[in-house]
Amino acid sequence: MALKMSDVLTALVHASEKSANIARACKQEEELFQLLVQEKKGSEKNKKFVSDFKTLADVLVQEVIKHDMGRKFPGLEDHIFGEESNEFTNSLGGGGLRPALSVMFHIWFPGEKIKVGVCATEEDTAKLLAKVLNGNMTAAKLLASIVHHHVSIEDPDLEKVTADIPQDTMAVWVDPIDSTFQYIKGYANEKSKDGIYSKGLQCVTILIGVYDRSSGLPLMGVINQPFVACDPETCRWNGQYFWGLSYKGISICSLRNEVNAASQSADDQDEVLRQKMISQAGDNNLSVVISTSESEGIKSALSMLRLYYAAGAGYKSLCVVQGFVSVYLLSEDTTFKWDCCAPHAILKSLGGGIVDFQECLKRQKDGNLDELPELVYNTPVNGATGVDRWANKGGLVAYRCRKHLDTIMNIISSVNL
Ligand code: 2IP
Ligand code: CA
Repeated sequence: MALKMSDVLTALVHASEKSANIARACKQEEELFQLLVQEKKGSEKNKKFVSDFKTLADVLVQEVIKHDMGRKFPGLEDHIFGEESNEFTNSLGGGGLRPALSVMFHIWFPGEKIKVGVCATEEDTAKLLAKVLNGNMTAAKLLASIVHHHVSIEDPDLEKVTADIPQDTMAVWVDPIDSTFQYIKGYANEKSKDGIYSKGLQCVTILIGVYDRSSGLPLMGVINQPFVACDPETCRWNGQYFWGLSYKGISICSLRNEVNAASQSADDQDEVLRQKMISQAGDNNLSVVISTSESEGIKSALSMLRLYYAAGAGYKSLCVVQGFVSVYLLSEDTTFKWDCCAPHAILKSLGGGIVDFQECLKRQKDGNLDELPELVYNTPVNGATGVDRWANKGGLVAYRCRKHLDTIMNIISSVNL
């Protein structure tokens, strides 16, 4: 069955905006937020962090995206993959797993595992969430009302997409909350430098990327940034989202669609800054954003350039999308398919992309970087288990302009790492 791409993209934007509402609500209810934090265990753990966190917001966002997309396009929900598993253990204890019984007698069987999901009615979703929230019905009702609230956004640019796409060619990667650490611990009042936040709530993103099941290449994606600016009077956060699509010769990108943007003058300033950064980024004025955990070799190789540090794989890619930096480079294998699919689709729609860093280095040394090793999203890492199956093994370089990618690769390959 062929679907209108504008319908799919609109549904993705709506799902991302509902997700952003959940993310904002959970963060603003401090008491609720404390209840939600859970540690990831075993193979679900990102090896980079000593302790990684899974929050109910994370799980709920992923389930809402699956549910809403599946309702619009039945069958698609079976091809939506994400970082989070939807099993959540409430804190009534740490006992054994008794799935069928525990649902009925959860009071008698502490440490119950509950499947978080969206029910047919708001009331039922609230009841289900109340179990995870140890009976906190007020919080559960609040969340359920957001989950069942219809989101509508006026975005005339979405209508400009006229292509159709067969449903069975598409699959989706979701990162319900990227930069979980900043989401949990990040401050609200960090300052930016040249438009870039090194840490803080601004580094949190929701990433939904659609890829082609057979080629593995990205088709379209949405990056939603739920925390952009906090209104000092209402203490409420504004967000923004970006989308992009490239399919059969069509490339179209939102750049940019603020939702309830703080003020027009702030937008104008951002736009001026962005244009300045892009136009300045000649070969001698390249800028790069990297992780604080990047290797010393890479840090020193790039030290001659304008170097920025920022949290969040999605956020660093967003800095490239927005033109605040030329390139996001990561030499290690600490990002995953769900971190990159959406940004990759948007960068592709702008004429850029995301490539495998180590493979680029190899091809550069062999003198055949004509064909770029683009990241693909349909193939697990050979022999890997758990989350590592979907790691971007060779690191990555995200770029908007091919010339910038080449310059960076030249710099890196000229030093001994
Ligand atoms: C993380 C998150 C981290 C990032 C890491 C991702 O995803 O984006 O911030 O590390 O690579 O896997 P860094 O900030 O050092 O780039 P999540 O928060 O969803 O686990
Ligand atoms: Ca992530």
